Amino acid sequence: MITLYGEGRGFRVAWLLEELGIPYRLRQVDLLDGIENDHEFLAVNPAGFIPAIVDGETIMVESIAIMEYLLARYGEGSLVPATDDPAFAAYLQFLHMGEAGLAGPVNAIVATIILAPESEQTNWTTGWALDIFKSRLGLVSRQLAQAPYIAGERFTAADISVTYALQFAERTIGFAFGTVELDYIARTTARAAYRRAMDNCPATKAWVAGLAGTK
Ligand SMILES: N[C@@H](CCC(=O)N[C@@H](CS)C(=O)NCC(=O)O)C(=O)O
Repeated sequence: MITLYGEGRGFRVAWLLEELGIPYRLRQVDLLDGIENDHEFLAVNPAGFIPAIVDGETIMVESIAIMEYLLARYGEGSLVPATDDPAFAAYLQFLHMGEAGLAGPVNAIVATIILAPESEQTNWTTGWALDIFKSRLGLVSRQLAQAPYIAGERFTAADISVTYALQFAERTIGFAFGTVELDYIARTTARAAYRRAMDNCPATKAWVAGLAGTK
């Protein structure tokens, strides 16, 4: 059985595994509680970040790469447009942009908020990271103004990537989205597989519930 190490961006992987109906085991990894002592996890990913998966002899990190691996190995064509489908290019582009252009830049801001000294909470780099996020979000919004899903008419794995990134920005830096993005998040998260993933990811579920309680 596949073992998924860590939530955070591991939620993307859990959601995809639920969509594909692949059994998995979630092994919690607490980054804030002495990761240097979690020898079992460090044997899987010596760099100490999450998520990672173990599938038999295969060990992988990077949430988008893990998604591509699972889709190629077990997906049987589901959640990925065929290569001759006009939606294929948009699918690939937004699958990667969800991390490279959206969640990644937000990470720099979040790390600053959580870890940086008081005097460095606001700096040029966090402003730049926010500008990068906003410019890529412009492409997401333009796409969603003309189609219900990020690659067109059908839900694909790219929607998992982008939805996670939008929720990450909403939950960590309080980014306020417009109607187009909020309707999109409501559409993608209404899926049964999303709910099942949330039920299987207790840290994510508790985090989201805690945020709701603060509003
Ligand atoms: N690009 C990576 C980002 C991974 C990442 O930043 N993970 C965070 C938690 S969601 C983490 O482990 N941060 C601690 C670290 O990078 O050392 C991915 O998509 O998997």
